[in-house]
Amino acid sequence: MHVVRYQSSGGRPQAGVRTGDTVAPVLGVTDLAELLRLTAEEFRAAVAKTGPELPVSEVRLLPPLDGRGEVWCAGVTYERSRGARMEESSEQDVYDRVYSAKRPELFLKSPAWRLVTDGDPVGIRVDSGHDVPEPELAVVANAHGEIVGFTVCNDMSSRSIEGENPLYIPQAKVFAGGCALSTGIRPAWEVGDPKNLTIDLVIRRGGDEVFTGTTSTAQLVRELQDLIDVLFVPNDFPDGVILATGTGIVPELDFALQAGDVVEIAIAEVGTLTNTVEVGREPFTFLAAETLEENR
Ligand code: DO4
Ligand code: MG
Repeated sequence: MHVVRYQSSGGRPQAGVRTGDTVAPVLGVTDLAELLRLTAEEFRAAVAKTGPELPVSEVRLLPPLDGRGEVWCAGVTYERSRGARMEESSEQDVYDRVYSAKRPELFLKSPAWRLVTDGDPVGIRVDSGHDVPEPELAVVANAHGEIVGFTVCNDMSSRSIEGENPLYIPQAKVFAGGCALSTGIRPAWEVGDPKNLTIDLVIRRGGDEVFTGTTSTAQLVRELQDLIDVLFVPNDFPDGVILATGTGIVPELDFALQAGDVVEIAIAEVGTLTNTVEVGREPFTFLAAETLEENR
């Protein structure tokens, strides 16, 4: 099962549980944030109490975060990410050092309202020349810093902007359509070993596979709870937080995304995420619409 947010025609977004081809509302709860304010034990009990089921084909699935929720990312947590960054960057040493440093690299990627989800477009900047997707296991933590589930994140990245100067990382990482999450949170108690999950990436162009890559979270050098703990040292997350744990798949330097490319990510036991690449701000104006009813 997956914990989801969904919207029925004319209704407001609702936290629910998806099982196969049906969704059901979590009883007594409207926002996902209400669930992420609970302890892990309370969260598990809450999502067990659901109302009448609806076919998933009758609702719109939304990104699994709302309210004051934020997505953060960890960086350079796989050897492949360290190597690829050292190859692209004018400043190799910073990546080499952070890979083995006690303090991980963590950065704010997106507030809840800027997120896109499965089936929406993902973005590349109009002023970037070289872009890649980053398929990442994302950890869902509640307001108490407990891991309650996992989802799939695409941390879209501009290699040309980050490669020019690491101080440009916020611009290489935060832009319209730059952060996609799959539609569901797989509860932690249903995932056998989150440090042993296969991650697959396929990129299609005009129907042809132009890139495939695979890795395992066994290659991730950090412990998941350690990353969450560092995030919570200076911050409160009253409505929960999602932390993408870094990429272990980076295409060679001769590959760059183009408009129209279809990016497919699958993480075993967690979920899948498919998006088509679009360029610039305009395709994402729907995110800033006044009401959720208008924007999706
Ligand atoms: O150091 C820049 C970002 C790294 C990153 O996003 C990753 O390793 O996934
Ligand atoms: Mg990343």
